[in-house]
Amino acid sequence: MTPAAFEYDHPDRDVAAFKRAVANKLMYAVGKDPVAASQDDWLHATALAVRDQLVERWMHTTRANYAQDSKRVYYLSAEFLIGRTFTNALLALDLHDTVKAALADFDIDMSALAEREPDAALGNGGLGRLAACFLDSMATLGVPGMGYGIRYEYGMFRQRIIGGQQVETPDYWLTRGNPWEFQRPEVQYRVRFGGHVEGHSPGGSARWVGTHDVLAMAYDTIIPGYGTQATNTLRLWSARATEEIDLSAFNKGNYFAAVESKNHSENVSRVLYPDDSTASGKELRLHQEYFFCSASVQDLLRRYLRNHKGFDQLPEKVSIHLNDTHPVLAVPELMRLLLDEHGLAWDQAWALTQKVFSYTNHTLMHEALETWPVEMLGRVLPRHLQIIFDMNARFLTEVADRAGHDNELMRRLSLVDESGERRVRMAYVAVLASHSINGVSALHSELMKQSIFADFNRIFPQRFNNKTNGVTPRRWLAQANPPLAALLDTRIGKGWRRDLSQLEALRPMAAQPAFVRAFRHAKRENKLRLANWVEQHMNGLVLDTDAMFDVQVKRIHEYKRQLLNVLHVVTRWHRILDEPNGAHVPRVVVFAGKAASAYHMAKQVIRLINDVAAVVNADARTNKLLKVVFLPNYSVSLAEIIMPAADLSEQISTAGTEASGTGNMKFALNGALTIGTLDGANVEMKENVGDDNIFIFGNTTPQVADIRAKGYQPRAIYEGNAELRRVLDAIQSGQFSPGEPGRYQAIFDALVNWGDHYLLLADYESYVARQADVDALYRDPEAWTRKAILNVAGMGSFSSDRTIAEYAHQIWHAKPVML
Ligand code: 26V
Repeated sequence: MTPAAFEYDHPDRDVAAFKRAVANKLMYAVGKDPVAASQDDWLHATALAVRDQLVERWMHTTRANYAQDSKRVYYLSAEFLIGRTFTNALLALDLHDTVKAALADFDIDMSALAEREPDAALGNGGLGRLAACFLDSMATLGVPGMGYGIRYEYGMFRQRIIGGQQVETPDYWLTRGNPWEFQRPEVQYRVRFGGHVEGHSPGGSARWVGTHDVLAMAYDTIIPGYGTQATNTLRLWSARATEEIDLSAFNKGNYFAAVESKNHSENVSRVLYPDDSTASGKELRLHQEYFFCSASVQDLLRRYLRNHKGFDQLPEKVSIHLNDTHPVLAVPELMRLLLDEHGLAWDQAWALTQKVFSYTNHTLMHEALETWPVEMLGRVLPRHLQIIFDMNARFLTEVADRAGHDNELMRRLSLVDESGERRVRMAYVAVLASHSINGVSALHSELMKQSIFADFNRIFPQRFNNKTNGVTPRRWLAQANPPLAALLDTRIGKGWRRDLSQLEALRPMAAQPAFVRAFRHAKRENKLRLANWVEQHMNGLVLDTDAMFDVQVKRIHEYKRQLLNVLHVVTRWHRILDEPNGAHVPRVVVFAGKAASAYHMAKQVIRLINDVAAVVNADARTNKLLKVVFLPNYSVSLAEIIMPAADLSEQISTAGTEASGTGNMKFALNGALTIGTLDGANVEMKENVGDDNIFIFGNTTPQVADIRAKGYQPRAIYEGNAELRRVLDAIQSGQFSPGEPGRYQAIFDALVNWGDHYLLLADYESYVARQADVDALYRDPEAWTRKAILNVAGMGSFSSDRTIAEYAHQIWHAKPVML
């Protein structure tokens, strides 16, 4: 059929037409009588009606990309932390007012409906949220791209706080179906595991046989661009049993075994690993990684081969980006397909591979760097292990040819760590196979070259580069902060949504009292919204919105130093007790974040925060001046309420440990001032907002290295600082855990006696001093707000649009689709 002959409804911004669209969906897609429909039925129907409008744009973009034979960027990521889609889609389509009016005619409150949508929490934290911001920016810039990942049935666990402690419950986010996705039963690939390899000679092809297989089925979600017709696709893979598995057991009369093995296969995409602190080496995780890599590479090759002959053009038509090492198995998978299925010679396949792949590193933390035991890889993916060995042999031969036989160097550069149980270093595989390797902030990219990849940087210096992270201004300002967005629109126009550098125009307005007042008013509205949330969700707990909202929200990790924040809180409490009539600035100290379920220390930190909150909040002598709250179940949608309400943003990691941070950017963009170390992107934020508009404290990265080298002596600091000693003694002696006085002995020991790797006590004094500067400024609301405005004005370059434009030009060499 020609597109012209195909007729369809296009309700556009016509309220009456949109009402009919929703009514139709409710009846014919959801199958509900309007008189019996629940709120969730209405949400589902409305989402389907909104989705219809995205489909047109989607098809338009897809056709244009085919017609233009665009180079496509495939962003491979084990995590996409999307959050909610409804409000985001309305924003992209400019349908907010239409839908609101249409639903109001049905007596339905759109914002209440929007709140019912479960988050798509298919990620742990920063890395997964960055992938979601990148999809948004790629679509907005028209970069022809596709995200590939896993359709986990259970996302990030839900966190409940019971008796002050974290309790994890499963996040089955698909209970009511997912109106945004299109199931694609016709797009299925066989993903093979196990078996053995026949006919292999080093560097040659081979036959991989005797495997047990799982099917990967595609589910597509439309990613709309903002202010453009362009869209992209997020394609997530779900595991299905192959028919053979069912049938063979079934024919032997073993019905239960048949169903059991079906369940077993489908476990591959069941649940997100909720641990971003340790690479645990679990076999199911290896299955997950290969599962989505194999399906994605098969899918993109099929798309390429549909309109290209041979592989010569592959690098001009395909970029594959590795979001951390989780998708690195895509490298030996592409090699395998080119060698074994398409008959290419090694050198040709390898040259293509290196041109196609690029890799981003997101952490220097040793525990989080993935390695897989050779034994396990050989059992689960024998052909891929061979290919990795062949890559390694060729590489080490080249090194020896260039640098002579330096055994120590070869040992360090080898893809296989031979120091204990032999393990494959996935980051090294990524570096060897990629033409571009980037870190996520200027500092992190430098450290990456000096530390984990120092030897590779000497061999391939031109491959290493920096791409400082960013965040999408659509979700993190336009959507999350309606009061500030409206104010900006009236003063500088609406263009900042697509060009965040326009925030620069705010700079002179920091000197205009009327603007300062309006800005403060917007902040106040956001603080009220958060206070309402707390009151409703935390047993009626009331927050004073005149108090400074001092906020630290992020995963709970030792390196992020939530404990340092707690030390300051207790210090403040003591100071108020000591000087009840002093001029103390009232503060509400807000924490939120999840701890990996097996990370005992992180869970103890959560418990301590809650124990401190219980004691401090109940103290009638101080609780007008100091409150502590731990908000349960931190998520993207909760972040959208928290970030705009913050006065002070805590970014206090040990210098050299936080690769970039992106929460830091979201806070500043929403008009919070930052107290932080010179770590990650804080360094660049300071350069952009100006030294006078950010509170920097603590040891720098070289100073941290120096302290460690000389032998850190925290006990001496403890003994030399009476105020700090009093705080630590209070925690150690059970003042916050009277029923179990020894509860925090391990925390005390970690900080004072066991040489704490993160140097909390070394930064305590400068942190507390800087907090006093924060108080002093807050006493002058005008001055505070002026600096907050200058923060917003300086955040223009932290849009993920800027980041993606850099990736597209400098790494992917991709051009926008023409529509
Ligand atoms: C690690 C692992 C280890 C293996 C098991 C699964 C898993 C899942 C996630 C991770 C976390 C990787 C590191 C990460 O999230 N890094 C964060 O990336 C952000 C975006 O670049 C950056 O802003 C943060 O500073 C950095 O900590």
